Amino acid sequence: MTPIITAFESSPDEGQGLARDMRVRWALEEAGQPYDVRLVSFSEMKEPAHRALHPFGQIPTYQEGDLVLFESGAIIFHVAEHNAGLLPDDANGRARAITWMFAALNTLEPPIVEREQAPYLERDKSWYEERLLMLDDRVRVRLDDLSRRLGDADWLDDAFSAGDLLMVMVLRRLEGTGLLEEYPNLCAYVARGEARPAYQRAFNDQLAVFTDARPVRG
Ligand code: GTB
Repeated sequence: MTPIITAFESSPDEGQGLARDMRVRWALEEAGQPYDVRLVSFSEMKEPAHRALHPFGQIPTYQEGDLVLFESGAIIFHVAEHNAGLLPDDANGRARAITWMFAALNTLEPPIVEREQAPYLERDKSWYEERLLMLDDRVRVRLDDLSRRLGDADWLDDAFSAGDLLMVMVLRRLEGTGLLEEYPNLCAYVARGEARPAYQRAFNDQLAVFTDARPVRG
């Protein structure tokens, strides 16, 4: 059964792959799993039909027969568990890769998202500039440690895994802040992820939603 995921009909980034459907698309491409995409508008996401799939009225969702999932991390874990290529075969390597998935989502993403949102939500506040410096430093605390841990390795734990996929996508959210550029090995790490053929296919597919008038699948 071909899974169906949901994505923004109209994304604020106009296809730069920053919305969270991109990470799910990338995982499905790495797995070689064909999928369909159903595009939803902002108002549709808040309607009961979509909330039946996603209690918080967001994207992405994942439907595969009777199975309905939300939360990008859970979707990617499901895809990784049922396909080769995203988690190592040995039990310990697998557990470590899953640990990196959680680290990306729980330890890196929160301060990065808070930093990302400040210019949209707080720019008009008198304390904005001061707070931005503080948020930058909170992100640097995590990037310092991640950079040290990665060192000159290609991936976080030997071979590429779903942990790298999520970490690359989370780090991409720093684009435009100048913070990632302070860490050449992390920039090279993100570039390695982006150079993967599966990433390229996923990126081009989501970009086509905004550049093509092609029919929507699914
Ligand atoms: N924890 C959930 C997950 O990982 O799946 C978070 C899901 C989520 O935040 N979804 C966002 C959403 O549906 C889209 S990704 N928002 C609408 C709403 O909450 O009403 C966040 C996002 C959106 C757009 C950009 N962009 O354009 O740059 C970047 C990130």
